[in-house]
Amino acid sequence: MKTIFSGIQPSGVITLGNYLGALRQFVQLQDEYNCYFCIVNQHAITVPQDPQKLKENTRSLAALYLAVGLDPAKITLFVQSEVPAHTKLGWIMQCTTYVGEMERMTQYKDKSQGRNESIPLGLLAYPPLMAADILLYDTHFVPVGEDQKQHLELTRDLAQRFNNRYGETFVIPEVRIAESGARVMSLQEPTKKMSKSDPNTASFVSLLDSEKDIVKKIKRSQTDSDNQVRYDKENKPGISNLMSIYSALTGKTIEQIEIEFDGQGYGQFKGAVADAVVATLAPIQEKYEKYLASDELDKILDEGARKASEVANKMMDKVERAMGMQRG
Ligand code: ATP
Ligand code: LTN
Repeated sequence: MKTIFSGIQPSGVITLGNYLGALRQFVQLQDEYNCYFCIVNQHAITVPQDPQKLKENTRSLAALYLAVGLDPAKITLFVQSEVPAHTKLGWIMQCTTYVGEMERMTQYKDKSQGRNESIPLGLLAYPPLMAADILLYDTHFVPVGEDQKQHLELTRDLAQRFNNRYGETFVIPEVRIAESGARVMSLQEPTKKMSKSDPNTASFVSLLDSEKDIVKKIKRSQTDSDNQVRYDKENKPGISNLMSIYSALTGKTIEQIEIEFDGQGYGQFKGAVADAVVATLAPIQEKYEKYLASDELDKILDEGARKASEVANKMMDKVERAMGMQRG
């Protein structure tokens, strides 16, 4: 059975973008692959986090992983910082990475903007830690949103570089991008990707938003003024984004949507999008509350960390031997 690894940062409550781009695929994959899903809190701290919030977001993300339908009997769900091999291999991968490569990363360029002198070094050094996450588990496929493609390319380069230097050690992983919903855009600035850490909460729908908030956010989302439901990413990014969301949620093609809403204005279309979002999120929210209130959640995470550590420690051993870091 081939192996899957993916991670989500507990840097806020996950959004519709995270769901369509990543989480939804995880559920389909769990029956066919050996899956590791990680709450990557060490990635989240590359920008300052409030300790209490980080703690809450971690548990909340774990409950959401389960609420969307991931079955702890089939997958390994764990918190990154509870498996120390991640930072151990992360350091080794940093020593395999070139500074120039890091400075070319789009996510770094975006997230460091406006921080001037106070860009945390972790923000620059983050991709080798992500590579370590993946490489520890002999991962074959990594399901992620489109924004992570560049980091996956880097992971492959680093794995290859390591193998060339020290002998065959890592499986070279492949990226797996969703067919629809791989890049959901901000509801307020539709040329930017939807992001859970965006300070403007109107820019995203979170998986835990109330029905009232969802309707409000979709109705007030930025759209042009021509009032025709037609897909044109360049000139009509706002409405095109809503059409992509609607398509990902309902399975209808863009052409079908254009026909369905021909002659109807944005008001009606936005109403239909909001209904589709609410219908998808309502059952998830119901299950979420149950998981969050149970202590089963902590048991699942404890067991996940134990299982992941077992596999990861074996890989660490192999890596350290290959590098001459063990005396024996
Ligand atoms: P942050 O705002 O803290 O950077 P984020 O919302 O960008 O977080 P991550 O935790 O970095 O989300 O990503 C988790 C997963 O969700 C990744 O696979 C990522 O590619 C995917 N993802 C993130 N944003 C989107 C989006 N707007 N559309 C589709 N997929 C997305
Ligand atoms: N870098 C990713 C989160 C992430 C991840 C991973 C995704 C950390 N480690 C390993 C897939 C595999 C992000 O910012 N979305």
